[in-house]
Amino acid sequence: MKITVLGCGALGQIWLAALERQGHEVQGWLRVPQPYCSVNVIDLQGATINKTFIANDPVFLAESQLLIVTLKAWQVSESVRSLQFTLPERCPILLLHNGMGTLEELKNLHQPLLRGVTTHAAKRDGTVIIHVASGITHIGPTTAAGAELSDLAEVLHCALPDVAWHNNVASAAWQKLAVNCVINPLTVFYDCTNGELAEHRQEIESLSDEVAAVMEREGQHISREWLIDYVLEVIRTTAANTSSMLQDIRAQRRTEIDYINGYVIRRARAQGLNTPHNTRLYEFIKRKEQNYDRETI
Ligand code: KPL
Repeated sequence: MKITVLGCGALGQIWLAALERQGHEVQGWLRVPQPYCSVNVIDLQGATINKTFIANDPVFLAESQLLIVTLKAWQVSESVRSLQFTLPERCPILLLHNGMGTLEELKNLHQPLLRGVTTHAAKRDGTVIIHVASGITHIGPTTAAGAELSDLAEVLHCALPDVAWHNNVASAAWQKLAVNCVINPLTVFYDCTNGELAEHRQEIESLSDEVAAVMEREGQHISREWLIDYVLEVIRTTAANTSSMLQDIRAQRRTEIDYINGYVIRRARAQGLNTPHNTRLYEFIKRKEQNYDRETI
């Protein structure tokens, strides 16, 4: 297949390397246009993949059969909209980012939109991307018509397993959102690894309670006990991780808070629910972002 990967950060590079290894024709697409993009990945077996791919070629984009978007949530809609008239109308767009809210921003797009959530973990070490943990990528359609694209899961699974297709991917997306609402801002608050959060059980429970109540109103029925256990399980399995939000804060980058706790707070307001714990952490992260050295944002 001919595949463009929009965003050549850690996840984008892992997908570019994996898809090319599987024999697909790939290009990268950078928000600041470049003719080439470098992939420098240490894969799960410890092998180094050091390659240069073409990038930002509009002819390739116009022939693409899949666009995979690995940008941060806040970069997604503007970047996708800037490509929508070059990309073929039938070309599926797979969004792979933390948080929610981009589907609302991308309403009325001609191309079929797919949503995905992944548990693969990667970290940057200087110019090298280390694929630290294998995971599952759950993908699925955002409209009923998108269900016919289920064959894509097999194509992607062959390149970077595991990939699972769900006709109702919203459920996996909400569960990941819930985990991110708890772990990401708390790791910033305590400036700690995911694993160290296990000591802050009370806050984990309060945040989970609020998110579970919002999810219930959104038609995602999970009990608060189930959600707390699930969050604790992710804390255990990703104990050594530095959350993506803490990495962003340390590097003085914009975080995805508006699409994580911010999204839950907006949905809660629409349903007449209060979310004081999520709001307190949301405001804490926003204050941190505002206090960055202005020139580095
Ligand atoms: O998705 C994550 C993130 O850091 O953004 C978790 C699940 C919290 C793992 O670190």
